[in-house]
Amino acid sequence: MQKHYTGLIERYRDRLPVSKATRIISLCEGNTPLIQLQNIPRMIGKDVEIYVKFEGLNPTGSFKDRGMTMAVTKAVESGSQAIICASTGNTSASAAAYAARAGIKAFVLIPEGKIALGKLAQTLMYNATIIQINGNFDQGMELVKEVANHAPVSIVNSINPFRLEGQKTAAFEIVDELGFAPDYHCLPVGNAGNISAYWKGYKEYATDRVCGNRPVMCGYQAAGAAPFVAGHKIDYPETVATAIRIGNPQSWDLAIEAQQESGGWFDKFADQQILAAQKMLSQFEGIFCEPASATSLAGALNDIGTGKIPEGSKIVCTLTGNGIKDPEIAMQQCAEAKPVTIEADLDAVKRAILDCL
Ligand code: AN7
Repeated sequence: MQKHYTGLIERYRDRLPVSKATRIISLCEGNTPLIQLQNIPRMIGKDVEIYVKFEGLNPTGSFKDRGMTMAVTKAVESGSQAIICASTGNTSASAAAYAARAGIKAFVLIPEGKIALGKLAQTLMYNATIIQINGNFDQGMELVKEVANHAPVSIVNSINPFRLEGQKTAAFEIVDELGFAPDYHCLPVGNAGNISAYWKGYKEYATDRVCGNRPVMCGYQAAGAAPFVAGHKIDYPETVATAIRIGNPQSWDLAIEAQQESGGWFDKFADQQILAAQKMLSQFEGIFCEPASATSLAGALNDIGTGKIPEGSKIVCTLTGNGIKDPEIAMQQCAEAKPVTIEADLDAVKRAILDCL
């Protein structure tokens, strides 16, 4: 009989820093679907295979759970009673959930007014202590690094190397499922932990000859928050995709290494392009991701269009978070499609349907 799925640490135990004695803090994260797009490739008239790794189906609705199961497991193993992070929203939700699971305390620093509603609601429900700052993520990150020197708290941002260990398993899953690494891997880049973790995962699998190839890594940013495209940090990042409203990425060197070693590139896209990709994915494929996540598809479609990603390619786009996280943007996206309200009788319903056909 098949053992039921108990999370990515159990699945990839031999490739992760745990021992038999380690108490594993898990919510059965990972094992997310790799969905091949059917309609969008046809619509753009290009012969490409595009797969999306839907990380929004993790327990707290984002890819952060992969790193968090590992980081909180190690924090608990080392005797920590509390964890802390700065966050644009998803890390805080994930940290709060895993702390609740472990029975320890979570403190989260977030930029006031710049967190999607769903992420705030989650974090409150998981009972973390939320500290809002009059400042952005980058300032929060610096404060967290400082305060960890003065208080007994473990940092669970992606500067914690265990986060990247957990997150690299997404690359393992893709290779296990396809039987090979894709030609191109596209993903949104904010603090740059994820692109670094994927590259680590692909390299480990390629080196171990689980598969023979590695992808070209394509890191996409929002135009108003694109330090990798600018080549330097940005003091006042701005974008509708609040998850990636980051100007001073902590994993700068690792991300540059991923780009250079893989022969990849960074690029940036306007908020309107990001939102258009989010809508397109929902409308034509039935896949609802949050705005930041759609940056990967916006970039892939652009680069397929220009031929930078040639026909015949197999492409994976990571969809880092669930669309339900940001209901306010979703409602704005659909402002023209307000639901109609009618009388509760059969004729009125019939008319409403016939009007739309
Ligand atoms: C949906 O939660 O940084 O490049 O504090 O939530 O690894 O930072 C979130 C980042 C992409 C960027 N997509 O990943 C946080 C935070 C979504 C995200 C990113 C984030 P990294």
